[in-house]
Amino acid sequence: MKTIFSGIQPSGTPTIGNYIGAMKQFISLQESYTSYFCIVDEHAITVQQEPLKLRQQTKSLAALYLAIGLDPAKAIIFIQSEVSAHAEAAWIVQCNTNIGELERMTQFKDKSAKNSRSGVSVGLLTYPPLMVADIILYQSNLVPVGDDQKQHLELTRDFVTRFNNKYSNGNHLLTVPEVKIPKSGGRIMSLQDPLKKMSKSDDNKKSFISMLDAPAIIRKKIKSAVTDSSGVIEYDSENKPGISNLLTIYASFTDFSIAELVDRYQNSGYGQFKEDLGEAIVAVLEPIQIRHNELIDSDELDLILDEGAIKARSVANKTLIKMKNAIGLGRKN
Ligand code: AQP
Repeated sequence: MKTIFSGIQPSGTPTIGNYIGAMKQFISLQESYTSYFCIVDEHAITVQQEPLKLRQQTKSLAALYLAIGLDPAKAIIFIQSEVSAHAEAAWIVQCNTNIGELERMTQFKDKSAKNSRSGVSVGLLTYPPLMVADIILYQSNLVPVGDDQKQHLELTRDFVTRFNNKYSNGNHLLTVPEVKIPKSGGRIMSLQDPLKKMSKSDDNKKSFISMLDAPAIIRKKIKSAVTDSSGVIEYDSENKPGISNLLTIYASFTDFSIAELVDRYQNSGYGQFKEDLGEAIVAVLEPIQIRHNELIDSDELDLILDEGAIKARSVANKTLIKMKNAIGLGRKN
């Protein structure tokens, strides 16, 4: 069976962008892959986090993984910082990566510009090597992510090819992963500025819907989403990015295709469309929220995370030892 790895940062509550771009894919993939779903808290600290809030968001994200339908009998669910091999392997990756490769990363450029006033951590620059480590430790074949992670996946593929050539004569010491981005919904845009990606750490709370927003808030945020003055519901991401983004969200939360939605609302205005969209999102998120709230302080959740960490450690450590042996660290294991 092939292996997948993916992670979400507990840098806030996941948005519907994180859900559509990444989490929703996990549910079906766990059926046919050996699956590792990680809460990447070490990635989250590349920007400043409040310790108690970070811990609470980490547990909440784990509860959300289960609430959307990830099954610990099928998938390994764990917290990154509880498997020390990630930080160790990341160091090896950093020492085999050029600074120039990292300075070119779009996410580094965006996030360092956004955080320039509070200071840009070295971790923000070395975020991609940690992500490379996450992926290679499980010899992952496939990484389901949103569009914004494509560049990091290319870096991972380059790193693995280089590492295999340099340290194992081109043999497959590490697996070269493929990226999997959804055909539609790989980049959900901000509700307030549809030219900008929806992000959970956006200061403007109206720009995103969090997976734990109350139904009334969800309806309100959709109502105030930026569209345009034409009032015509059609998909044209270049000229009508606002309504096009809402159409993508609507299709992702229902069984309708974008073409079916355009047809269905050809004689309606934005008001009716937005009202129905709000209901469609609530219909999916409300049961998830109920399950999340049952799980959040349960022993069951802790048990699942304990077991997940044990399983992940055993696989990750094997790869780490192979990497250390290959590059000559320590005495041979
Ligand atoms: N707007 C988006 N549309 C589709 N997919 C998205 N993802 C993120 N934003 C969108 C995907 O969600 C997964 C988890 O992302 P992450 O938490 O690792 O970090 P991120 O990509 O930086 O996401 P955010 O929401 O923008 O977080 P902050 O605000 O903390 O930086 C990834 O697969 C990502 O592609």
